[in-house]
Amino acid sequence: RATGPQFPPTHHLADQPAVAPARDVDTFVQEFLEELNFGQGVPLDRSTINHQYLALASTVRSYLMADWLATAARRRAHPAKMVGYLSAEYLLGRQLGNALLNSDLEGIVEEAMRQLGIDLAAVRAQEVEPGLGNGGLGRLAACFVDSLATMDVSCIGYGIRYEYGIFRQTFVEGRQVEVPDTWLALGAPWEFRNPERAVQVDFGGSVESYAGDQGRPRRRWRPDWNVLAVPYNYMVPGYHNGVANTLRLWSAEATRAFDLQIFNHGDYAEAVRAQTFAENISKVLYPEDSTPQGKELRLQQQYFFVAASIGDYLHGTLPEDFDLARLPEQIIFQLNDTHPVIGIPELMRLLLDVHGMEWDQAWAITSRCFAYTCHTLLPEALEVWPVSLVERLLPRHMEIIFEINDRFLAAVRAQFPGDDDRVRRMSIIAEGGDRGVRMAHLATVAAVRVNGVAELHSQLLRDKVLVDFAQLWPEKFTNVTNGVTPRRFLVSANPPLTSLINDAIGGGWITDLERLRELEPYAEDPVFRERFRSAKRANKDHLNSTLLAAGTAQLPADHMLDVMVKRLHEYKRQMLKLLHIVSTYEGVLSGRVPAEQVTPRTCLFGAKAAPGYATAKETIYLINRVASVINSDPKLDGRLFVAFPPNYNVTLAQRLIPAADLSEQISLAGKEASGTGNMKLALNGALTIGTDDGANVEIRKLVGDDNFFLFGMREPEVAELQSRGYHPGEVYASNPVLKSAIDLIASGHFGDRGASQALMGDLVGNDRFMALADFQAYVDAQAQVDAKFADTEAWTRSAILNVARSGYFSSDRSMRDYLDRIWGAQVH
Ligand code: T68
Repeated sequence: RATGPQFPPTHHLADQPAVAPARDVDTFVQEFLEELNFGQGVPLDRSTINHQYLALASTVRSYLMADWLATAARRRAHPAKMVGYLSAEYLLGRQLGNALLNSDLEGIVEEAMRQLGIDLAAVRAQEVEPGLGNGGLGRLAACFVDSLATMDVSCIGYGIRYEYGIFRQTFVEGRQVEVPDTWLALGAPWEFRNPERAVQVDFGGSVESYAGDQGRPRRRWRPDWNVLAVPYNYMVPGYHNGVANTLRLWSAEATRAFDLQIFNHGDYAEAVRAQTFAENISKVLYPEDSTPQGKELRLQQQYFFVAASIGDYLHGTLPEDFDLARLPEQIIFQLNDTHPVIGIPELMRLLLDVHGMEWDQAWAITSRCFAYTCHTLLPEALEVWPVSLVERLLPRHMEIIFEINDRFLAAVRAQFPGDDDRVRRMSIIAEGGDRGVRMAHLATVAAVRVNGVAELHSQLLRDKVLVDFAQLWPEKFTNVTNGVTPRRFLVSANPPLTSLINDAIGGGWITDLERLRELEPYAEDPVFRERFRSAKRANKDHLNSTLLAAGTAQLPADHMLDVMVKRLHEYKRQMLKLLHIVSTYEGVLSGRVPAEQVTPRTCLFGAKAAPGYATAKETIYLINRVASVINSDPKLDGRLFVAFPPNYNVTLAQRLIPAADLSEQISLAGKEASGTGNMKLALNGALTIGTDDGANVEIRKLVGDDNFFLFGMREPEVAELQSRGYHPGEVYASNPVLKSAIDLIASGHFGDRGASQALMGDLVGNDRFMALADFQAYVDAQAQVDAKFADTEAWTRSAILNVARSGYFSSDRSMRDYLDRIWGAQVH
């Protein structure tokens, strides 16, 4: 494939840098009208909100484009080692607000729209966010590319352009019903397709031997079908720095050769079917988080985007005469979980079969080009692909994996002679009835570094999940605690707090978040505290107007806003929170607690359940039933309210998080790898009630015990209880408050007695994540929350200190740590 222009430009202006339109209101108005008239083909007075949105997005994009071209030119002129971030998911959130903020166009656009009589808020609301991820892992990737652009680090994010992102959640009589996410339907103004850089991706077929140079025996893949990976580029603007990096998302199309061949046989219908088959690969995001389904199409997606990305980098980005022996000096591919790990045998295959290298040289290169981030501790979340499936879909890759494994196990045997059990445990191939490829082992063997996403998580990876590997290669293991971008999750999401902070300490914190420390003295200032509360109130009002527009119930004023937003999963223990709500209600019903003693609270849930995860869906159904009973029971005197707005996504997170008072981070210790919502909430001045899990540990250490409500078993206690034998039924029987709450649910008080009994039966009988064991500690901690909330000044002081001490959780800091600990690393 040609990598440069075929004809050198001859025009005298051809090598001039692209110039963005002038940054003034008149020019912007003109550019916008031009986009509206000539891009959308409508006059202003006949334009719809969608026309206006598309024209505005295109106008803003043209301002960014000059930065993007200049960044690329600069990077070509001064090549530096680059990060290739490989992630099957990017949960980007809306683009318009972010583009305006980072390119410093907000003021101009507000005035331009005002002059044109256009409602900017309505135009912004028109954007459907690209939901190309499930939850934390996908959002983390989006925060990381934002930070890298802001830090002017050379990075290309590679991923999949799913035609349908994470489903839209609706509730029908309290039950989750999934609706396809047609995010592309009304236009996709932020992307540009680049068909000339399409990459063919092969599948299937067989492997054959042949005689290579000097008669050396070599292997080559004879695939029997293929698809075309067509790149769509997105610009990733840095904050106020003129940088725009690239996010390249691949879309699957039928290759011309493929359908022509069939078409020539006269079977038109079959040719079209082939096209549909190809397009299937990037059709839909798998909505399973933490529980991979092991579906063939999923492995196709993984190989599809990774092969396209590595091919694009090697054969499209690097100069044609590049000496591949120096590849590790030019690129580090960061593997966002195991989803892109098939890239390891793919790079081996390219070096061996296409570039003719010998094994040792190919491995020396490959084993310096990848680093692996693990995002889980749940054994069921670790991907294992059936050998038979990999063999069928990617036969040459399967051979290479076997060979990597043989050589690796030989090294293990050499180091631990006679320790067959260790060899079995460490093998990349899980033996037994269904042989499987353990993708985490493959990643760990090949990577320069393996990292967990919070200190506790990285420790548990070393001590438990990958303990044998950590003994073999202690220096390979490291930690990088996650972070979140302060641009989207504070500046953009929370203007009232942002201007309060700016008034106090200036704006330097936006790219240097540790400077929020300078706010600490303001916690003692009553005037500042009152301003802080008024910013919270403004955010609550704003949230209410959003909920109103969505047709969701309004939140009562003057309630504590108690927020639990994250995917619905048993280990995260939404059920524990629900039990606390029901026990408060039951206390009032039974007269144990006078209603006037209940702290006025709104408990807000936001959570999607994987469509195939029955228990999670039943939990959603129960929360909604509890909400409808509690919210309409006059005995509570309006003091307890449960809200569950549907379709929690990045857009809603940006509204919700700034309004929150209390952040629920109540996973069973040792199960939540890190969490990042916990960071966003603390940064926006919510106090955390949480277990000693994931990044909660670090949040508590930084904000201080007085400003954090810790409860529950620690991880070692959980492990101890597990090994001793956990009997939830005994906890249930011995705690009358807990028993009454569970009994009230099981009695059918909240409707659907059958469903209620089944869920409660499972809880009392199994309780896989020990909600009952932590119930009393949780209730006690909530009593402390109530007591503190009653002291408004003390609460506000703690909230301000949470903001001031959360600077560490910027994803800019995470990126610095990756640069220092992983991407600079030249080991072996
Ligand atoms: C999350 N993982 C962790 N997985 O649960 C969370 N899984 O603790 C952590 O903060 C976050 O990653 C970022 O490190 C996920 O979000 C998935 O979404 C996922 C998706 C597909 C398959 C498996």
